[in-house]
Amino acid sequence: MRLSIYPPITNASGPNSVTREELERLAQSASGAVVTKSMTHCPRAGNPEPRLRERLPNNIGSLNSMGLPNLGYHQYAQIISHLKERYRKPLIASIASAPCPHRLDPIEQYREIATALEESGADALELNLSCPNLEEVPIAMDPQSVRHVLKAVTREVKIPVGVKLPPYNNTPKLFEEIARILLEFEIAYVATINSEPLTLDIDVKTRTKVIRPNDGFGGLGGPAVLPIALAEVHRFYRFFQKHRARIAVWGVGGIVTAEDAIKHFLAGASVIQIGTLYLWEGPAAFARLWAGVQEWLHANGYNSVEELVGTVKDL
Ligand code: RRO
Repeated sequence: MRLSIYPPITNASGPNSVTREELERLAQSASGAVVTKSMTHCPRAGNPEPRLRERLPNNIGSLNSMGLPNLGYHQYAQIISHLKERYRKPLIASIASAPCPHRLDPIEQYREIATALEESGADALELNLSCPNLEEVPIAMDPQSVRHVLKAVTREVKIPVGVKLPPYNNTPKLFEEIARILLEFEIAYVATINSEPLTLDIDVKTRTKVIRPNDGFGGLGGPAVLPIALAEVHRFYRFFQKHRARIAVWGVGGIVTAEDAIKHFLAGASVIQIGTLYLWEGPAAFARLWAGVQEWLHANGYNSVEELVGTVKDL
């Protein structure tokens, strides 16, 4: 099912997209859609602080081990109904699973949350299969589990379903296996990448790690991951082209300038999302990026982003 996002720039799930106020701010911004923080069955406080270093030295990015803090899906269902009445832009509910007192298995959690959020008026669902900061191995690393979640959710809901994936880096076989599974279902888009997992920074003044949870390890986002994101976007784009799949690729990772956005479009992204940049710059980033993209398109003889998508040339 197609999902139309204009301008083709949204927030990435996570940064400042947890509370009602934060989501309202996104709804009022120039973002082409509102994407919620990944919601779980039960509310979660997340990991102990400090759990986010917004800006690493030399502005290379941000490091987090938030641990899925969120209000729980019942609250998001209410917030989405409320936003739906007031704003016209697409509302995308990001869904994750985590161990919970109800002891529901992950597939049951995704299914139950998906059904409730569709009923609340969400325009699309983004299944986060790639949280890097839980003890469990992310679902996206296990092909059978990916298949089970996608089967359970796509069977249940009629609204478009996107999938948020991790960087598969140097595991081409796993990449291919996951990409093939996506072809089995009606998936609207793949958002790639989630933060680069298992990264670490150290403050040399204090000689400590910069975040507390998980022995200081966390997910890296921002400029440092741009080339990783471009590679993931491009290989998904090429794979879907080769298999004539109508699955869009949404580019996430390292976008700060309009040129970074253009690179994502050239690599194959038809929509881009900003995470670390949204932390750094707030809602002003959407209008700035979109103006820069339009200027670039005009200066280079393009009428629309669509003309650019996936047109990167080999050397
Ligand atoms: O909350 C987090 O720790 C988190 C999540 Br769910 C995610 O998908 N990606 C990330 O960098 N942090």
